[in-house]
This record gives sequence, C-alpha cells and structure tokens, in this order.
Amino acid sequence: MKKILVTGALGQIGSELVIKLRERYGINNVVATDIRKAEGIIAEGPCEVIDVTDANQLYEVAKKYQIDTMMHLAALLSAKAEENPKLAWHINMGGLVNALETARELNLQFFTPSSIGAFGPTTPKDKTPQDTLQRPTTMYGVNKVAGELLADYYYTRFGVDTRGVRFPGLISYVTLPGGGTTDYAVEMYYEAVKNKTYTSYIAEGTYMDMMYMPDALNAIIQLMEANPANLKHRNAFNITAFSAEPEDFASAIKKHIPDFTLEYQVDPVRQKIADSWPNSLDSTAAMEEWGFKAEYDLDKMTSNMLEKIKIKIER
Ligand code: VAH
Repeated sequence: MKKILVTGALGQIGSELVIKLRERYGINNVVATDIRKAEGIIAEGPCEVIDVTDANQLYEVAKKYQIDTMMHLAALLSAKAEENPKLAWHINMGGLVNALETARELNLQFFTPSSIGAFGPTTPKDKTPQDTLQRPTTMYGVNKVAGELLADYYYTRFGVDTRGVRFPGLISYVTLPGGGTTDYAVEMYYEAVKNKTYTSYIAEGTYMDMMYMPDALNAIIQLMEANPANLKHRNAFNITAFSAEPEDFASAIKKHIPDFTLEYQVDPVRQKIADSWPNSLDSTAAMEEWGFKAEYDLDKMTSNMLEKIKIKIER
C-alpha cells in the first residue's frame, strides 16, 4: 500500500490532491505537510507543519511516517517568484534539493510538477514539442527547468523513481491560487458569479494552455501508477487540456451568464511572463507513454466551475 507525503498540501493543487489521494489510498496513508497548520478537512488526516527549506525537518517527518512516496508541491508560483527572485530560488530549489535528498536516502518514489513556465520566448510557441529548447526568462521558469534537470539527475545518478508533468494553468474552485500568472482565469469565474464583470490583467489574444483541476489530479495519479518500463521521459511530461485566451473564457461564461462583460487592465509584469510562455503544448508523449487524457474541455469546465462557485458563495 502506498504511503504518501505531500508538501505544499494547503496550496491550489495540494489541497485537492490530498483529499483525492486519501480517498484512493486511505486517509491514514497520506500525510499533508505545509508551512502553515492545516485546518478543516485536510486536518482530518495526518498533518505536519514543515518548512521544506529545513532538510532535517523534511527527512525526520518522512521517516516518522515510513512513507514510500513523496509528492513535492511546495513552491512560489511565477508572479510571486518575479517579485522576490532570491526567495523563490531559496524555496523552489532549496526545497526541491531537500525533497530529492530525502527521496534518495529513504528510497521514495517522487513526483514534482514542472510547468509551461519551463519554456521561454525562443521555444516553438505552437504545439510546443516534448523535447525542445528551454530558455525561460523568469525566475520561476529557471527554477522549473533546473528542477526538471535535477529530478532527471536523481533518476539517472541515484535510481530515484522521479516523475513529473509540465502543468498548464490550473483552474479550480476549492482553493484560490496564489501568485500565478494564469490565475486571471480563476478570478474571472468568481467575478462572473459575484459581479457579472471582470477586468483581466492578461491582454486579449494571449493564448496559454489550461486544465481543470480534476484532470490535473488524475494525471498525477496516472503517471505515478504507470509502468516505469513504458516511460521514455520522466521530468517532465507536457500535458494540457486546451489552449485559451481571455475572450475564450468570456464566451464560455456568457453561455451561462449572458450579460457578463470582460474589461482589460493589463499588468505588464504578468503579461511579460505570459508572453514568454507557449500558446499550446504537444502532449503526445504523455498520451503514448502513460495514457494521459483530459476529460474537461473549456465548456465542460466552465459549466462545472460556475455551478460549484455559486454553491460556494451562497454558503
Ligand atoms: C503560474 N499557475 O501561473 C502557475 C502555473 C502554468 C502556470 O505554473 O505561475
């Protein structure tokens, strides 16, 4: 039976991944760790407060629970990382090295996400290949490329079973994202329900890959349960559900809220980040090597997001 430790368990991915993993592997087999104390449903299972930049803390908790798998999510996202690049390097790389060292010493299976942010302005922008030029121009992107290389190194040098995906922008209604560039899409749904209008900080016509959180969670579990003999790649697989720009989200929302209006007040910092990223990824390798398949397109996601946010706000 898998025994999993999740870092960053209170973040946008972690807060839903912990619940899904506990449903699949048993509540007591998933340890939720974060720099903040867990409350609510996450606190119903094993929880620990961990600063991933403290190597000893991470190692001792992993040993205490005798885990066999680590899912390392703790990180600063793109916009936050640009605000404080030195802190981002400290957390994103310092935390990752500590997590990989713990995985090496305790012989853990290991997952950590990369991102479309691992690509840069000189990468082919449309249907970005699995194997291509990666010269990101953001600290987050530098962290993600270095992280991919480091995770592959721990696989080839030490035999650690490391696996990862390059996530697109993730859309969810459970936990608000913090400090990302693609978060405009999440904000748009909430503002559509609350005020029937949203002012986007990302410009019209800015295409980025996106994915609904249920598809992201399924991808993590599917990759981690995949037969290693079939994996030609490890860190990290391109995955996406669809590519969209702000007007695409607005059109999908208007099918449910006809008088919704979308305005623009572009944030030059986050627009510069978005402009450096691909328009769309080629996820053929993930499909061929471990059967990746997204279930939610933009319309199906929009219908579910608006329904869930309405319920959440009315509570
Ligand atoms: C961000 N949501 O915006 C994250 C993600 C692809 C984007 O890495 O930083």
